[in-house]
Amino acid sequence: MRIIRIETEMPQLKIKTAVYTDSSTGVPARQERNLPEFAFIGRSNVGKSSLINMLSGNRKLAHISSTPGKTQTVNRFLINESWYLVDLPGYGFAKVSKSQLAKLDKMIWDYIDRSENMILLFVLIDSRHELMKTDLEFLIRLGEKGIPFSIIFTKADKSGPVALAAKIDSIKRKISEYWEELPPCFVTSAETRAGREEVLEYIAQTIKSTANTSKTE
Ligand SMILES: Nc1nc2c(ncn2[C@@H]2O[C@H](COP(=O)(O)OP(=O)(O)OP(=O)(O)O)[C@@H](O)[C@H]2O)c(=O)[nH]1
Ligand SMILES: [Mg+2]
Repeated sequence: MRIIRIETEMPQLKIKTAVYTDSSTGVPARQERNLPEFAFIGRSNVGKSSLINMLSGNRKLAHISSTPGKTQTVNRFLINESWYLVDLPGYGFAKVSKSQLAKLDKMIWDYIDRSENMILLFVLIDSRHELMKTDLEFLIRLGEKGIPFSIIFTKADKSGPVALAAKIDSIKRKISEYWEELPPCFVTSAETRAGREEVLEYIAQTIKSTANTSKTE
């Protein structure tokens, strides 16, 4: 009998190094090497910075706070010396001045519109709430600009499995009213590390397919 060894198509992504590199107020300064960037956006306090820490396996990498509005710049973290996780400020935080809100909004869209190295944008949505107006407006604006995105439902540990499934279902239905096809969706918890493998595997796959595409160009 011949034993056939099946190679796994999706290599598990091991995080060997995770290092803070820089902060900017829009598009990071030009780099010598154009490394792929994976950016995280969502309402203030949704858990962007916590998720970056959870994915990187370093609780102290990005600064987090229970008070919304903690991240105020575009912060990049170099992973395995070959790709970046990018932490963006949150949108929809009502307790800052109009001018500060406009400044953060400009920073977010400057990065999204102009970063040549962003190959994937994750939009984070709190799994406990219905889709908020600001989330929907943000998603619609991405759609209008033709910017592809994936969705991550955060704070999954805060609900029981039935309530969690019902809420996620309801949010997906709402999104389906506007999009013919749902984007890839993930459910995560920075507390229990749920969803870590799935998101990292998706990132690994994207890096692989982007590398293959640029080889054939
Ligand atoms: N239970 C639980 N708490 C979480 C989770 N993710 C984040 N939090 C908490 O939510 C709060 C906000 O987390 P951050 O990671 O700072 O949120 P953010 O989206 O980066 O916020 P801004 O930078 O202000 O836009 C903190 O108190 C975190 O501890 C999670 O998965 N589970
Ligand atoms: Mg933050």
